[in-house]
Amino acid sequence: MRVLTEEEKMKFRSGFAALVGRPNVGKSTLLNALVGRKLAIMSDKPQTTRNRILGVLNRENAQVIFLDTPGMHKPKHLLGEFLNKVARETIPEVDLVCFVVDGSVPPGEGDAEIAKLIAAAGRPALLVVNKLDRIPRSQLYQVLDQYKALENIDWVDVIPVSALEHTHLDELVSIIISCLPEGPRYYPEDMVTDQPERFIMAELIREKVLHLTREEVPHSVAVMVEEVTPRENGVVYVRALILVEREGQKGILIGHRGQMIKEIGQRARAEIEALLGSRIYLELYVKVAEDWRNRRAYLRELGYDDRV
Ligand SMILES: Nc1nc2c(ncn2[C@@H]2O[C@H](COP(=O)(O)OP(=O)(O)OP(=O)(O)O)[C@@H](O)[C@H]2O)c(=O)[nH]1
Ligand SMILES: [Mg+2]
Repeated sequence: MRVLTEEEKMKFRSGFAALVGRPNVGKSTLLNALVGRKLAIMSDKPQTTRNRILGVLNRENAQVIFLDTPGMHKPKHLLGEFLNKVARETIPEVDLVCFVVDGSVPPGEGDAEIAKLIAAAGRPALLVVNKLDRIPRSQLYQVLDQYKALENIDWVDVIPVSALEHTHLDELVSIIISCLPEGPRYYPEDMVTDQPERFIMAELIREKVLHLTREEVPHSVAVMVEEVTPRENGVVYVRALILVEREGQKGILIGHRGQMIKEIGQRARAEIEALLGSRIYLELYVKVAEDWRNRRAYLRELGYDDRV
């Protein structure tokens, strides 16, 4: 790597940038696209992300630490309250708030509420209008104006992007870096996230459940990786528990003659093997924990904070 001059070193910029917004607007897709790695699972079901997910982007003269957050919504469970809390508490802590919205639909009440929180926090804020690929060209300026008008915020900039098609992401990164203060590289260059491998494995399994199930089932599922043991033949044994809220959901997840659980396992295995760089033997089992989304002990055990 080229050695930086004293002047360049002085100008090194670094800091935390939060991705906040309603569920399903594409925050996690954007995080993954920006850091070039799949750190956060993605799905078309709202409330996919349940934790704050850190992703580091390194440039020669900057380091951006992104914090992907759960989509903010009207909570119906203790879990939902926790998800909102994670996002709400992240906003005032960061150097830059990236308010991610879905430009393919008009702003809604949820966007307005979040804009209010951002305005109240008083941190520098950037409006990121995602899903540009689904905005008709003739409507783009109108869409940007509608979102800008949500709240009287002095946006540092307003930028349309497509996280899915990687459109305008270089411009987005340049804007974000220009908003950060001068500072050190907080994380070593080879560190992309602080998430433990076990957590990512559990998330990948949950993602497959989200992709393969509908209605209440995706929301009622939690996954815990209970054992990871390398075996002598080089294969890693992984055992994971899938929690559901009702007996009927257990039946759906197992499926006719175990077809569903087999499909979930096959899809997750491929990604976990890529993550670990070794072959795995994945054992999944399903357990009912009635109403776990309202029970603090379960939330705590699953890594969803109990201080809600
Ligand atoms: N067309 C289009 N779809 C997108 C784009 N970005 C994300 N999506 C889709 O939007 C859906 C939601 O994406 P996520 O990244 O999971 O959304 P999120 O904001 O993280 O959602 P939560 O974690 O629930 O808050 C997925 O089906 C994505 O494929 C985009 O730029 N264009
Ligand atoms: Mg997400």
